[in-house]
Amino acid sequence: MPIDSSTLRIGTASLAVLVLAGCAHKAYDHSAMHARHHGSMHARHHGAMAANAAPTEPVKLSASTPTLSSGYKKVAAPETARLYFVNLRNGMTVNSPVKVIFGLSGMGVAPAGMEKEGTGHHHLLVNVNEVDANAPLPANDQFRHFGAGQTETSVELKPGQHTLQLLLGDQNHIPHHPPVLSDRITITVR
Ligand SMILES: [Cu+2]
Repeated sequence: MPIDSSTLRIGTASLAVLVLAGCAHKAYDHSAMHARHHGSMHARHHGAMAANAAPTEPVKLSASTPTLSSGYKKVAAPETARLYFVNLRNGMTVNSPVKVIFGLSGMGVAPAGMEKEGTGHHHLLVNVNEVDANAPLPANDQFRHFGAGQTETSVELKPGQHTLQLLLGDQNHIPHHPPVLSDRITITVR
């Protein structure tokens, strides 16, 4: 998100506005939210946002084909499907454990093993640089599956920078066609 330099000049009061802007709240929400909460609560609740955060490099994603070489037909995803982090933004500084809320629109969530059109389950990719879009996702600390249909989690992360990304998988943990991914973000854990 472009941040106007004029936003950066102001003092503490604007920090909350800056944090709110990072959370994509609309301008008209600011005054109402300020009335309800003190600014510092925003910073604690949403995490501080680095104003100069560089965009995170996209994951290296192999080409997706509708059918795998095994003959497996991948589950189709509508072009309008959108996967996103509800409570985290690129450049945020947060405490561990990190709460992560998964946002999905244009598709539904179903547990792993359940075949249902237009659905999938969430995967949280932690410090993953490459993804094979035509294979079942591995299951380990970097590829975390939420096969019960969970839509949020809490992850323990060591202090420092980490990348996070969401990726939807079908009943067999295979990405859809086309793959449904969130933006890849970098967060700093205190
Ligand atoms: Cu899975």
